[in-house]
Amino acid sequence: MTNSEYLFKEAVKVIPGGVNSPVRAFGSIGSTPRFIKRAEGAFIYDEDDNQYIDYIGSWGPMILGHNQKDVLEAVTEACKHGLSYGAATEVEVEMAKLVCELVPSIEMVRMVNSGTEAVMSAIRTARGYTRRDKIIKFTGCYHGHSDGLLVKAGSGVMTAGVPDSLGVPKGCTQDTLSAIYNNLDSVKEHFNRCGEEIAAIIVEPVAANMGVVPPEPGFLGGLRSICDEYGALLIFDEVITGFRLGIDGAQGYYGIKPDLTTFGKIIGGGMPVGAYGGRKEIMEVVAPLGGVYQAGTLSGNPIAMAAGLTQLTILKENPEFYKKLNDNGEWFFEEIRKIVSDAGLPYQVNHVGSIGSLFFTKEKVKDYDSAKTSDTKAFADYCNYMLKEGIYLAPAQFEAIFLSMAHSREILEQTLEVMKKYFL
Ligand code: HOZ
Repeated sequence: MTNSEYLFKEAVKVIPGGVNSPVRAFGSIGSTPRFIKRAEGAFIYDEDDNQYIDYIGSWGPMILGHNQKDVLEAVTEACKHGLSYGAATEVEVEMAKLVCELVPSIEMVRMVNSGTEAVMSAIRTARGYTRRDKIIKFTGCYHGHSDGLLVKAGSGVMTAGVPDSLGVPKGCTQDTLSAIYNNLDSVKEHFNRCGEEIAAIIVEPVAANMGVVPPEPGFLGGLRSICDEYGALLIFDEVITGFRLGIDGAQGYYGIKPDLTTFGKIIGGGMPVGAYGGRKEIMEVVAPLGGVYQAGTLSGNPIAMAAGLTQLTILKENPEFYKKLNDNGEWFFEEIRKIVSDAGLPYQVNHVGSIGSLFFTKEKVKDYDSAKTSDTKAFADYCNYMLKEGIYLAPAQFEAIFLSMAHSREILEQTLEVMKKYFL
């Protein structure tokens, strides 16, 4: 028995499913998790000292690679002063100023502890600001696990084939309307029926929890126009795309300004952080200024702020990083496309910049239904092979491949060689 197998055997006795987040259980590829001991650059190492090229990157935060020395130093230094005060600090002001400077649609921002919390709070803010209750989300988009958003969600919910979650009272989702990603008509139908009651549309500007599904031309702009017409707010969930597609996220990449934005992952540099922000007049409804209550003992935690601030500062000061990262993404995903095509397989490769997915289907993947046509058994076989060969991919079809600055061309080439061995 390997050390990972032993640890998993122990874990299942005391942790539901042996893991602290479902997709990590490797259940959908019929395998068991590798227990990770350490990470460095583009590599992670398990408890059996196997080395893997890591394409998860903690599901996005490690854009600079693991254990980046400046981030690590900032955290170590911050720890010397105290781990948490539950009080205002200078570093959180610096962090808020930087976010407002980098993302033009944001004039005020509130720090929280996760993407789930950021989205839950942004929705409450939108409802409080508009004094309306209904929201629209897209089937296959995942916005964390708060009650009202576990409706036709992506990520682990989709992988498990569970349309909704047990334990969510009907009352919590009665105001959540679902529309089809990349289909403006499905959105208009809701607005035609009850437009005056809709507080907001929330969308992943690049869907990355049903695998990666880019927005089709005109989709995000269409959402902006519909919201403007009906006085609803447009919320971009940039937990994955924020500070990844560019310093100003998907909104900068596609040139569409949302009213509210949610962040997680990269904004914390590997520490648990989320944030939501937007125009001042909207954010002023949040307590203690306004009547929308939201709070958190560990919000703006000084260690997390030190990590996030350092990572964002490095990204701001090195704009060439994004060009390199996006060029690498462009090249890497195109090479994958060539490999499957040379193998005579009709599979689809979707990507935007440094995130992408290989779908085991002949259908163009543009929404939840087309993503679901993927052959998840074929994916599982491929994923297990890659793992055996030292390539650590998300163990589920409906997640993304993440590249980081530490994934050099040489590392990417090594990965492609393994893919060639599998497919050709
Ligand atoms: N929510 C993440 C996938 N989209 C998974 C998080 C985790 O397992 O750490």
